[in-house]
Amino acid sequence: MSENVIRFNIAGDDRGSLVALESNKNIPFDIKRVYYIFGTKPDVSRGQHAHRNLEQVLICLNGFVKIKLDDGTASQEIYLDKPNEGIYIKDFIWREMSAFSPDCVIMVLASDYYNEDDYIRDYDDFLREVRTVNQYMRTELEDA
Ligand code: T46
Repeated sequence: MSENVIRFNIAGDDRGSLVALESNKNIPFDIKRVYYIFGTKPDVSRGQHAHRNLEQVLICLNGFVKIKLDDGTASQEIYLDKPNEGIYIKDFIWREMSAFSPDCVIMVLASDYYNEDDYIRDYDDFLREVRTVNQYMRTELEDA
């Protein structure tokens, strides 16, 4: 899978640190929604779905979490534990979050409003849809 970690510049001085996030600058889309996940119970796995039309950047503001990403052909695991680091997740990527530390706070920036119809929650459906999309992209490239 392609590199998808974004490292944000820290504007630090002797008082501490500050990170600024800006649409279409260090965040590669227009930010329409922000949500955050905290107080996750031990041994819980979250996510386990993909989106059809949504880009997101996940930033672990406190603690740590393991993120598994799967594009239907390959998967990777990333540990997020720095408030100046995010992962960019485009559409048609299956994601799972686990190994949450008790103090974990994840902030998510999203390119669109919440829409339950955009979720693919069954892994076999995800594989079917992602193969169809990939086949369509290959055909478009060949015809270009
Ligand atoms: C994702 C991962 C990283 C809302 O009402 N509005 C929202 O914007 C969101 C994201 C969720 N909700 C409601 C829907 C559920 O009743 O909050 C509840 C928990 O949502 P969900 O089970 O989808 O949470 P996660 O942690 O499994 O997944 C979330 C996002 O839904 C998803 O887009 O990529 O975080």
